[in-house]
Amino acid sequence: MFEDLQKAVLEGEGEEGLNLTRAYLDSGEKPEEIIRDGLVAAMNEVGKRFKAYEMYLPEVIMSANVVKKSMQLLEPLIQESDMLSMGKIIMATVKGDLHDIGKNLVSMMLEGAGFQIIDLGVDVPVHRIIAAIEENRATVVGISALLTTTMMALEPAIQQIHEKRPGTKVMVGGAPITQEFATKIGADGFAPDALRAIDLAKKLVG
Ligand code: B1M
Repeated sequence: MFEDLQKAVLEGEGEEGLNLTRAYLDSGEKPEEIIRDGLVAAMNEVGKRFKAYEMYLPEVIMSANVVKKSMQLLEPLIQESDMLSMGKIIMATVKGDLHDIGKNLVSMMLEGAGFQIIDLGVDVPVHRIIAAIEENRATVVGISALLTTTMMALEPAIQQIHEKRPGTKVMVGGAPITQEFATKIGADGFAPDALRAIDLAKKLVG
């Protein structure tokens, strides 16, 4: 089902994806089904191909962008029912750090996998993250750091989040971060790339 939409995602054809999404809506298909059986199914395939080295990062980004475009059309239609949401995740780049390409990619992939993403942007102080957790009743937070200097801000941020909102799971990532570092600073999870971030998020939402 939705093979042509899946093909558009796999081939990174944003306009085509959007037109097909619109056409499916016009013909009475449910937004939840377009997402689950069209967009998410295609992103699962993208994930498999990436892990098998049959697709490369720029292609993955293009596919994720197709999903993002179509989601802009579909999201307002499913917000009320909240049927498909796998859970809410607060995403941010750590304080002092302006890099957001990786974070955006992770956010897009998570969205494609059915999570609801609240993206706080870059250079985010921990008090804003905590406020967003409270406001959105989220249980998972993802923080990105790209600099060897700003990665040091992760540990106090995680401590404060765990202290103020016990039970919140914090996942971290970004080029300088390793599993060893993540464990040392008390993170609940680490993913080296956007696709493995999906598996991790699924585990953390429980
Ligand atoms: Co900057 N920068 N930069 N930069 N920049 C790096 C990171 C650097 C390695 C370049 C270098 O010197 N070789 C270096 C850091 C050195 C270090 O700390 N050891 C560096 C530096 C020094 C700087 C400045 C200090 C430069 C200066 O002004 N003198 C400055 C700092 C600004 C600041 O943040 N305060 C700076 C600025 C910038 C730009 C603004 C120009 C631009 C950012 C634009 C933007 O993001 N909107 C930029 C860029 C583009 C880079 C490089 C070239 C590319 C980073 C990137 O987007 N990679 C980078 C060099 C490099 O990596 N080749 C560099 C692609 C992205 C998809 O990968 O972000 O790793 P990445 O994300 C991956 C994974 O890490 C993971 O999944 C993603 C997809 O697979 N992941 C997560 C990421 N977040 C995750 C979160 C998760 C899970 C997985 O869970 C929550």
